[in-house]
Amino acid sequence: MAIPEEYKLKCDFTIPERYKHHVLTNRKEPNIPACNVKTIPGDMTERGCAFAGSRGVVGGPIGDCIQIIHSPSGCAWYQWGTRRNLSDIYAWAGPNTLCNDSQNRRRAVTSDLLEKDVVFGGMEKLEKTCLEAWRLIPGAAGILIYTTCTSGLIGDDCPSVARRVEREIGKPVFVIDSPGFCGVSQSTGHHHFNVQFYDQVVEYREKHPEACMKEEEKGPYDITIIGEFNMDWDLAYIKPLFEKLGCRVVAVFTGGERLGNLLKIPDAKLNVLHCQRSCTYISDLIKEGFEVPYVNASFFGIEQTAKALREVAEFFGSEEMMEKAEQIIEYELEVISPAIDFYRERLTGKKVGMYVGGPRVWHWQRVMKELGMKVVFGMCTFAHEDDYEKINARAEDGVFLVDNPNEFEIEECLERFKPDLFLTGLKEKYLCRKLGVPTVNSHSYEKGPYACFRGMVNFARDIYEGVYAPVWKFARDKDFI
Ligand code: CFM
Repeated sequence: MAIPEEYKLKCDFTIPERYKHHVLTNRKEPNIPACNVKTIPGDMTERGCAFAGSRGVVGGPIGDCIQIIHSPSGCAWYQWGTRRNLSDIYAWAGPNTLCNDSQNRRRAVTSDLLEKDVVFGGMEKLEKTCLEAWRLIPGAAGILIYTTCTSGLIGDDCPSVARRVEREIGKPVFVIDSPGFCGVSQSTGHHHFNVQFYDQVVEYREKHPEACMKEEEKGPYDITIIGEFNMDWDLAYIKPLFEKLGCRVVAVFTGGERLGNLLKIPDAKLNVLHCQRSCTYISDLIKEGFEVPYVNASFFGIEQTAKALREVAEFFGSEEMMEKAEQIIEYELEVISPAIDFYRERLTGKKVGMYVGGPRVWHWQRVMKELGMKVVFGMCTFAHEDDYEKINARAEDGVFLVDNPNEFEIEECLERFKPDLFLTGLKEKYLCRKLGVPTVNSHSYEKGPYACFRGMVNFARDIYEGVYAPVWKFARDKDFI
């Protein structure tokens, strides 16, 4: 359904094509905006590139590999130390591991392509970079090479370099070919990483059967968690819940994970899929290739976390596990209820706007309801149709949705809907500050983890502290309130 006249944003009168990207939610007949399509020239999108999706989002959190960006140094700089996808391989972060091997946020390695490499080819330089990095960081479990716009345009044969380096160092060397220009947003890079990593894992397992889990090592309740990136330690709350249930988490794709565990993903009994935007692809491939099924799950909020535990228990069909799930849920609710009640009382009726990549806009609809808050608008950077279907199904009717918003649209929505809080990222935070709207960093969090029952308490606390911070009394523009 086209957006009603009175909802049309004024800032888009000069780019009317944008109206196709705006809808109002409807539970019965979902309204899906134009999505996952090229940004109109002249529209200052906030999207990232395909490389950002492959390296920054899906591959980056792997903790023990050297990640080489085959690019001019700038591409490497902008993926260094930004998203808080943490790993317990850090000496200073993990209580049990005293080593210095974690690569995922500490180091940025680039082949530093220059003009002459663009003219004469960059393969030799890439090989040298791999070997030099290996010499400097010998404890790494392998190397991941990422192509970028520059190396993609040169057309360097990176897989042949990878094979030579692999022979030389005796560890896996994988190539992820997802140059920045090859899709409409970072979502393309998620897809590329999934497919290419899977193919190379399969190939590696065939050549090196010792990398697979041995029959006697396999457990009846082995699971993996797919599409979970350990933002600000979310895994510290997710993993123990499944372990209490009686499952063994053999690998996480990819939050803080070791390559050795990732190679064993096909040996698990069930994949539990959290981010259904960035990682449904690999879950489908594993299902087809290894007959390992997956369940969709959300680890945000009370109802959804409880549902995830129940569904995993049901999958295994064990009475004992189903009982255990109920016990865990009951216990966790007892622990968190006083805090959640405190926050709900103070947040009930508050209006919230949301702008995240896509999935969190549907993951969090129920969470906001559980806190008594009212979602007044939602925005997604790179969501696809299935994300919008989920938002329509979970939101109240009539919530204004904007696909791939630009800054003017964000500003106008803040002014029009006057939310008490905007769940958004760092780029938008400054605009919000000026308008006197509190924000909570919805990508890497303020003080996480935000996942599962106890994470919800942290989330509610950060929301409460944002909404009630005394500073807004002084900072708010009087016309705005
Ligand atoms: Fe998945 Fe993510 Fe997200 Fe995402 Fe992202 Fe993210 Fe996100 Mo930021 S993998 S799609 S590309 S849930 S980094 S941890 S918060 S935009 S909604």
